[in-house]
Amino acid sequence: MEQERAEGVVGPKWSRRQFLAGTGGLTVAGLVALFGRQASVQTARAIFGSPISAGKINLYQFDYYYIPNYMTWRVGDQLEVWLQNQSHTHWHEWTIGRHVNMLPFQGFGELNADAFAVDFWQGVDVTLSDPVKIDNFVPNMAHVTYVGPKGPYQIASGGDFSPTLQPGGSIKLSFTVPDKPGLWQFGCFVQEYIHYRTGMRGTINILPA
Ligand SMILES: [Cu+2]
Repeated sequence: MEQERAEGVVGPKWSRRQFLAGTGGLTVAGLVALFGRQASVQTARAIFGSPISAGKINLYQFDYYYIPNYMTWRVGDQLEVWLQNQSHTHWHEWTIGRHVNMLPFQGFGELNADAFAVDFWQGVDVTLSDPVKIDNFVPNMAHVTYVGPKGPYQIASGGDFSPTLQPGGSIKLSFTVPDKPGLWQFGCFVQEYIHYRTGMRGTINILPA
């Protein structure tokens, strides 16, 4: 028995807490095998939690991914997202929505400019500022306030709300998280969805107020 060991001899001391943590790790590893990385990462976050973003958020675009690729927001919080394209070679956009149009994945159908059937930004008040090297900005159905002259924003029409940045470009988006709780996807659909398919996407979990 443990208590009968001589002093100074270190034996294995597994607490119940350690045992549960180990079991949890095995469970997550099993989920990786079962559902793949993306699902298991989300499951792990559901179990272990994710900090709530508030105030200023840096969102970086790379070839072909975002950092961070998961955020937790809360309804009613005031956010300022500073979107920054870190690529030296590629244009990248940022759309948020639900229900990706899957036709391009199946190799047929017209490439629709609307990547998402539901655009998160519909009816949302958002202020844009500090535009640098903007390829184009599509306001779609958002209520947009532009700080400074509109020229640098390269306002365009068609498709989901999306700032598209040139390499090295950046822009700030200030808004109050709208009452749209639940899971939202974001992604870059530049180059006929290749960016998205390659992994340039993420998830926002919006908590109720
Ligand atoms: Cu991209």
